[in-house]
Parts: sequence; structure tokens; C-alpha cells
Amino acid sequence: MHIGVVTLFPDMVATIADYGVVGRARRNALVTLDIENPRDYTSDVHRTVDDRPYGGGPGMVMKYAPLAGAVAAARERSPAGSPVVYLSPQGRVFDQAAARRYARLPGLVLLAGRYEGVDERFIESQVDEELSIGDFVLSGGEVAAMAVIDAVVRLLPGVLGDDESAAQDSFMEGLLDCPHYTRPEEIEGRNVPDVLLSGDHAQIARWRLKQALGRTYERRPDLVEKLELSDEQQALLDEYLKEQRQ
Ligand code: 9WO
Repeated sequence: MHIGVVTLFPDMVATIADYGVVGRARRNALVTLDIENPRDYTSDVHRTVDDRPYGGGPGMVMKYAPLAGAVAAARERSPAGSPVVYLSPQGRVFDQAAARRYARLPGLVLLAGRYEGVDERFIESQVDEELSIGDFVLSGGEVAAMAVIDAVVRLLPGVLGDDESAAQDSFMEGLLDCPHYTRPEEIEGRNVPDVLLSGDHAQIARWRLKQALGRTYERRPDLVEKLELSDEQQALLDEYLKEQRQ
């Protein structure tokens, strides 16, 4: 998969390509990353990328022409049909389903805005999707773009090892994660649940799913609403809730 990023802060975004899962994926040629800076597509000596908003008001707006140049270059380096996605608070909220959808594409161009945003005519004519990572305003779209890159790249075939991808298996899809423990067994009087020390992998898997179901029900009932629990999952959830009441 190829991911293009358009940003005024290329060094900021480039860091994601050097660390962790994304860094490993890039070194294994499972993903390529191209970063374009609108400042490189300006025609004036001051390399101007922003200007005052028509109608007055605070802040500045990113100019159309430098954005058009940078996005055109990013598109050129990305497979045909790569959507241009503008990271903004006005976008559709990103979720795992969207990450899976993007991971199935050959390419993606992410536009990270700054200032108060980009000229609306650029969104109308050049942007395919607006995407938000949550209902808050950042200083720019770069952090959001890096979050999307991380969420998408980890879903690409071969990026996560067998164990790691097993943790992503569809059985747990759509649920919050279960609790995790590591050595030592006892910390300030708090012990590791016995089942995790039992070596009984079936019981351990059952416990982990039960915890994931229970935590999702307690913390994000909206996610449970979206799920069609199997009889086994419903029984596990009921068992969890009964244990919580004891
Ligand atoms: C800046 C600003 C300054 C004064 C008054 C109002 C203002 N609104 C903004 C603003 O929304 N700036 C954005 C900065 C413009 C687009 C890029 N920036 C951004 C993206 N902030 N937060 C995001 C973002 C992206 C994806 N998901 C969540 C937040």
C-alpha cells in the first residue's frame, strides 16, 4: 500500500515511518510513504501558503494553489483511484471499519491542514472524504493523519506477526480489549487472575472474551448495541454481569 501525506510539517509526519509497526512495515516494503509540502508548490519568494480569510475574523486560511500542487504530486505518486482524505473536525468520525476499508485500497492521500483550515473550494473540487478522529480540535491535521496511518498499516497483510494478528481476530472484533498482566504475580496485594496462571488455554480464551464483553458493555454500551452477540457471547456477558453483582 502507498500512503501520501500533504503537510506543512513533513518532518513531524516522517517520524511515524521510523518507529514501531509502521517503521517495520516500511522497512519490509509492505507500505511506502510519500510526504509533500505545499510550501514546495508556491510561486512567490516568501513561499506563501496562507492568506487572510474573506469576511474577516481570526486566523488564516490555506491557499488553494499550493495545496493543489502538493496534492497533485501526491496523487501522481499514489496508485490511480487513491482517495484524497482531508483530516478535519468536520469529517466523518474514523473507526475500525474505516481503517479496514482504507487497508483494502492500493493507496491513500491524506491532507493535514493547518491554521483555520483550507479554502472551501479546494475541499469541493479536490477532496474525496473529510475524516475526523474525534470530536475535538487539534492544532493541525498531522496527529490525526498519523493516527490513521498507524491504524491502517497495522491491518495490512504481513505487518503484524501471527500472534499479534491473532489478537485482532474477528471473534474479538468490535469489542474493547481484555485486561493484560505480566510479572510479577503480586503487586501491592493485587494478584494476577488464577485462570491466567492455569495454562488452560481454552479457559484463558473464554475468560478474555468474557472480560472483553463485560468491559465493552460497561464502558461502551453503544458498541454492544451494534453487535449481534452469539448465544455463547450473550451467556458469557450474563456470567460477567452476575459476577460483578456478587
Ligand atoms: C482553528 C481556529 C482558530 C480560531 C477559530 C476557530 C478555529 N478553528 C480552527 C480549526 O478548526 N483549525 C483546524 C486545524 C483546521 C483543519 C486542520 N486542523 C485540525 C484538524 N484541527 N483538528 C483537526 C482534526 C482532524 C481530525 N480529527 C480531529 C481533529
